[in-house]
Amino acid sequence: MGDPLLITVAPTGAETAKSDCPQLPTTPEELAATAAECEAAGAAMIHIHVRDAEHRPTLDQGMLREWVAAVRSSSSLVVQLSTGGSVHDPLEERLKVLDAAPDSCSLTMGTTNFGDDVFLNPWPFVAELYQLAQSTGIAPEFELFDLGHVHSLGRLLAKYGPPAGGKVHVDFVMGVPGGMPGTAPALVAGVAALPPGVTSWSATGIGRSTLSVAMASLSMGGHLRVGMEDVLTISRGVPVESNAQLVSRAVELGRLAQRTPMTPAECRTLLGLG
Ligand code: KMH
Ligand code: ZN
Repeated sequence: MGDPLLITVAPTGAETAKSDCPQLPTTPEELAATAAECEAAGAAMIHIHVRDAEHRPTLDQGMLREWVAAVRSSSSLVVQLSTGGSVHDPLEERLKVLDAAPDSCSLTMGTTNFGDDVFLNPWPFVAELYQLAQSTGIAPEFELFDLGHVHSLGRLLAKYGPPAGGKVHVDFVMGVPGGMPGTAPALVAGVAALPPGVTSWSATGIGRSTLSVAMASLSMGGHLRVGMEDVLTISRGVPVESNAQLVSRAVELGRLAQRTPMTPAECRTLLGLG
């Protein structure tokens, strides 16, 4: 078999309402069960957005810690907390996410129109968050929603140097209304523009672009992110039953591409985590 395949699961996100999608994991108990199922299916890392008791997105510090503990209690997945939160979260609260001591944090490389909203990531915020990640030893995953974000990453690395663990892992988030499209040509352009310091990359396509982006990524030797944060149908008009179903499909796509799912331990090495 070929190179190990990192499968990251993003099970919840901040955009979908529990009332619209009851199978979305929105409690620590549901997340713990999801983490165990997804690890068994082949995931190595989990990208977490926390929900409160009313299933609304929150960056409450106590709840962040509770959700991190829930995943650690049921799985050995590498824990990545979202610092993107929801489009309504203030920048100061997003900086404090790192206090909950995840293994990894998402770090979006620029502001993006996000449907009718704006996902705000001004340069001073990006630079401060990056330096916090460096000083705490938390491995950033650079989220690239647009080609300009790829070039901003080069600028960030040139100015502040590499992450604490020396590895630079990025994730192309494609197909957001306002960002780059979820197409093979857009992924080819993004990968071609990656700065030299990048050591690994994955991709995810939102909504109907999920399969085309996954297949394009595999065809270029990239890794995959899947999950109900990014897509809620398994095929046209058919709702996703669980996050593990999406992980299993990613494993199957990887098998066809002669890739073996990466273990959490291998993912730790990929991210430069000690
Ligand atoms: N919910 C989006 C506004 C991240 O997790 O870092 C931002 C997002 C990116 O999902
Ligand atoms: Zn996210």
